[in-house]
Amino acid sequence: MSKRALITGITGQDGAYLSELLLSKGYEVHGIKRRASLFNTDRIDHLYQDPHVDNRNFVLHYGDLTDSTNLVRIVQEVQPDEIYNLAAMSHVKVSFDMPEYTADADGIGTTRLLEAIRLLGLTKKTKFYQASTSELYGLVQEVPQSETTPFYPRSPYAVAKMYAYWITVNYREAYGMYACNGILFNHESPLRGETFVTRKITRAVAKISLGLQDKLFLGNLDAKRDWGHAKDYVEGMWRMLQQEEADDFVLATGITTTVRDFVIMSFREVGVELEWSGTGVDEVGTISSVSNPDFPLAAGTQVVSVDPRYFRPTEVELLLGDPTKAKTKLGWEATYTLAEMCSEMVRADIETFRRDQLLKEAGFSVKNQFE
Ligand code: NDP
Ligand code: GDR
Repeated sequence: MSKRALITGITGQDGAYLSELLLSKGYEVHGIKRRASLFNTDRIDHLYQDPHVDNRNFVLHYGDLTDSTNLVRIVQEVQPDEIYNLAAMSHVKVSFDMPEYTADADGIGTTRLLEAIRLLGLTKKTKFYQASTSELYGLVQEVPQSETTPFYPRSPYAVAKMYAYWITVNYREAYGMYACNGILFNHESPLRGETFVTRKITRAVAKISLGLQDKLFLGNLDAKRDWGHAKDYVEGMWRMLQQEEADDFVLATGITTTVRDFVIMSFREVGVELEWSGTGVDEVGTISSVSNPDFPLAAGTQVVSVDPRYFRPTEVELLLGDPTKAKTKLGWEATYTLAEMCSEMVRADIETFRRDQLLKEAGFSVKNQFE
């Protein structure tokens, strides 16, 4: 009998990579998707199976982490061996605009799922993975950050995730459930949501290189993040659920980079070097040289500016993870370098926007979505 997994947040970046991984391991994968007025399954459409076909191993259920009866029904129907709770309002900046919803979905949503397992008598059968986050570390207490570093959350998102972290630990201790927290540092990919900073940058660089955008506006260029590739990180999630005993693990690369350096790296991918002038809100990035004959802008053009609208009321300045425990106990290590990932992301975005460029050249209007 193949194992059965239930993934909340299956339509997100990690949900898509985790689905691929589990299907490749012979799992029957069930996922919870939200009802939306437009299709929201772009990232998993290649895995979709016609509901009229027998013996499907990829099944989607409508649901929401804010709806407990719905979660109970799905867990009862699926009887999963493993639940990966990836669903969340996952944007830190947006959580300042929607603090109550974020607490409900990201915090209480986790309790709703754990309660579903408990009420249905599945505490001995169903293993539980909680998508915890390096945002828990928030205001720097210690560097690098490990499983023993104290938490100091700095956003409604991080506060909600801190509740979810502890309720997961509590259900493990109170009911003997196999429940793990993966404290994952930032991980990116060509499937990353468009408004997270890496993808915002690689999309802008792709569009600028194709003549579809003039400038990139960013917030805090000095923020430092420990960025890995989502493909590596979903492997770590799976490994956490294959141990003898449930435990909490940091997944990180052990290298930190500023947002500014990621911008530099991305422009280099299209043959452009930048120079920086000014400080704080007046900082700008200007093209200093171009080695790509097809690049539409010349040296001296300003392509990056700071826009304070992207600043956060309270910022997390420095994240740098210590993945020693995951390496020792799970045999897990990040395999992608940041440069490899950046290159993959820029190339994928260029591929996507070439289609827009063709449409534009043929006289059609193309959608312009910024954030
Ligand atoms: P995404 O934002 O790409 O995906 C989030 C998923 O959650 C989407 O499928 C979204 O659905 C779904 N979702 C949002 N709200 C609800 C809700 N109320 N009920 C049900 N589903 C909901 O996130 P990632 O894939 O990047 O991250 C996965 C998880 O890991 C998240 O919990 C995130 O907070 C956490 N995390 C992420 C890190 C990262 O660097 N990527 C690092 C550490 C933790 P829809 O598609 O309809 O919007
Ligand atoms: P983060 O990711 O907040 O770390 O949360 P994000 O990419 O949004 O920000 C990283 C850093 O870049 C700075 N920044 C900008 N960020 C965005 N989004 N847009 C900008 O224009 C911009 N300019 C500078 C931010 O201030 C920040 O310092 C991600 C999410 O996936 C969470 O769900 C997850 O828990 C953490 O990573 C680990």
